[in-house]
Amino acid sequence: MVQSAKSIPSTWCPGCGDFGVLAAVKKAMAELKIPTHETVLVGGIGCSGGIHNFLEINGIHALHGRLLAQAVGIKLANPKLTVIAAGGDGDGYAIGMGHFMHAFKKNASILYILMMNETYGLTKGQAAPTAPLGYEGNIERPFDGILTALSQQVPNFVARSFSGDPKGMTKILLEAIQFNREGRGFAFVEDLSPCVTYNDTYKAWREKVLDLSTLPGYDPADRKAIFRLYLETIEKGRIPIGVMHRPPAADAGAAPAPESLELKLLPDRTGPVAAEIGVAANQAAYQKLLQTVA
Ligand SMILES: Cc1ncc(C[n+]2csc(CCOP(=O)(O)OP(=O)(O)O)c2C)c(N)n1
Ligand code: SF4
Ligand SMILES: [Mg+2]
Repeated sequence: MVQSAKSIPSTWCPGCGDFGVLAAVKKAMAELKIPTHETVLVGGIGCSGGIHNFLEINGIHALHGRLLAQAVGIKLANPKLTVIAAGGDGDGYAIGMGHFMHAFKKNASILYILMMNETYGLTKGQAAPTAPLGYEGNIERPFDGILTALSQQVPNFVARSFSGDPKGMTKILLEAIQFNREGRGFAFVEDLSPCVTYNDTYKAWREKVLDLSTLPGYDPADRKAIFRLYLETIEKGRIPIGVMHRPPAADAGAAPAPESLELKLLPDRTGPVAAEIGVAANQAAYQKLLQTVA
């Protein structure tokens, strides 16, 4: 459903980690001075996916797990828009997994914020693909979206934030949106966003999070090194956060081949939304098309 630009009061439980994301998105947009009418947020299905209702921007509630397909479509229709997809770990890592994997390789300059709470909050606490062993009878090991993102050989932006660290999250979102606005490709941010009602992990996560940028050898342009650092951090029982992959910007004066989908398909950044759709402007092409029909 397409929303108007008016927001409504939040329906989230008090203390839900998603409030941290809402506040960080607002701060980042305000700081970058991005006009609300030039922004679209595509929400997934789940508590987290309702975030666009609480922001004064253009918003769409996508089908479950299909938010990335819609967000990429919007970006290609009008590459000048700032496009954000936001949803849960059930939405992105279960029903939406196929779209998640392909978003890296498609590499449209959109931001995907995935709110990770290890559970299906909206449907009352079933195990998400990220759930630890034993949660609600879960017998499968949890899926790791960051490792999957790092394994893709595409120059995307990859990061993990924590709702308990609003300043850190805002900084990451600023970088991610800037990356998109420069047409450098897909930005993925997994936010650790506790579900205080069905899986309150705030205390445990606060004790375990470790910003990789504080460690020796940290270089987000070096995928191999970060992969190793990430695995070593997990082995020590910590949860890595921070920017995990950020390809270096082109050297001044250099003109690299564009990597993002929209710049490859629409080098002048003018999408079909700018096309003249009036009858007069299309009459000749229509007549030509008719001649091809027997
Ligand atoms: C096609 C389809 N299958 C199942 C559902 C039921 N359903 C609604 S939300 C949801 C999962 C939500 O979990 P998550 O994406 O993690 O969001 P959260 O509520 O935790 O933020 C499911 C399975 C649905 N709405 N549509
Ligand atoms: S059920 Fe959980 S995820 Fe949903 S609003 Fe409440 S705290 Fe947030
Ligand atoms: Mg969830």
